[in-house]
Amino acid sequence: MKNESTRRNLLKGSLALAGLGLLGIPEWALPVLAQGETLVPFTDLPENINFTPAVDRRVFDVRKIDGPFTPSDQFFTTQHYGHPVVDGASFRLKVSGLVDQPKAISLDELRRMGSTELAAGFECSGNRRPLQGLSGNGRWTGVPLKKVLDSAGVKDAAREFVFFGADHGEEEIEWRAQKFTLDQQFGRSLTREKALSGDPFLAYALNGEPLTRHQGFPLRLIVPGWYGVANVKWLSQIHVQEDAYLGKYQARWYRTLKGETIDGEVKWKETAITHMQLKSFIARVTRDGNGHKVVGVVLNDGTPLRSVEVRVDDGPWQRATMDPATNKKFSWKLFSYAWNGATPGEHTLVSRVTDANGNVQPTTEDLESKKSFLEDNSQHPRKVRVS
Ligand SMILES: Nc1nc2c(c(=O)[nH]1)N[C@H]1C(S)=C(S)[C@@H](COP(=O)(O)O)O[C@H]1N2
Ligand SMILES: [Mo]
Repeated sequence: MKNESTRRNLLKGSLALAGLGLLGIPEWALPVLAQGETLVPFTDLPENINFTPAVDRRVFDVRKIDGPFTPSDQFFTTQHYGHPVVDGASFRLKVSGLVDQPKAISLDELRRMGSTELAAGFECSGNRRPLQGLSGNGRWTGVPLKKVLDSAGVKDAAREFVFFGADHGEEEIEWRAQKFTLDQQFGRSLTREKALSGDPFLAYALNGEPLTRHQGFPLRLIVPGWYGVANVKWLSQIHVQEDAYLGKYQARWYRTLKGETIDGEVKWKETAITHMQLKSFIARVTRDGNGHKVVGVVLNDGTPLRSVEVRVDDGPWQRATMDPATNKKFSWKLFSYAWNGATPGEHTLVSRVTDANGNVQPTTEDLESKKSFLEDNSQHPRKVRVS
């Protein structure tokens, strides 16, 4: 296969250049900023961006990508009820409901159950232009969810696995003409098939350090390849049940409203936010001497990729180079493109990714029938001025 051999050649090339990193992981083939390399500003970014709009909010400045993983202190953070404080020593993960043995598992017990590593890129389903900063790539350490569930023994009747965070708040719940104001925990659910698939992961560390409070200390769920909202932080309880869970952040806030034409008729579909939609964006453009370099990111659900291309103004699509250091199923994937012969003036740069099944990243026009703003994976043209 052509792609495979291109990938292997790339891998070889970068190994020859960079040497082997720790643990045999190929090193970053695109260094931070080389000496003399300068950032070419995006002219369509708002001025004075506030990347930390609140103590419990942080947006990642994607122009600062300097390796395969996002540093913990730059990792974006967002949530609905602020950051709860959880005491690690007295913490117990409860497993309740349709299991043979309900559990209350301490952090030490979890650590003894395993310390698998998982590279997983993720983005909030609300991540979009102009910043694209609700995205990042983590090296998570923890235990596959299946291992914990197997140890509790899942009953045959179990269909729905609900994950509760320690965070909670008052919610007004509407039912027909009635309104109830009730204290709710943040909750999300997975089907039996997904929960026991082997992919979801209970993480107690990020980039080799215990989770920070921002990222869900002491424990969070990671559903690799799914949008951020599935990755329940401050995970305190897994409740196994038969009925579908219809909590606010499961059934109402995180959905997409989109028109789909079936047999010539538009059907309005409301769907749940689940796996990530195929996306790429340009993270930065730099200048080194007379040459320019474009670096960007691909996020998707783990489906293998066929190509990433970059287009300058109205020129042809040109193939970008994938970085071997991020060539893992669920990792975000970084790419670079050497932009030669850039002329002074304003230019528009855009990237698009195509996966192995031939799915091409959509344009804004392709997504016209999507009414709600979540899951915006459209191609994102960036403007730069070359002096
Ligand atoms: N307990 C809890 N987990 C949560 C949320 C929340 O409000 N509470 N927000 C979700 C959303 S919408 C996103 S995008 C991610 C953000 O994770 P991060 O702060 O580690 O980037 O957490 C998810 N997990
Ligand atoms: Mo999110």
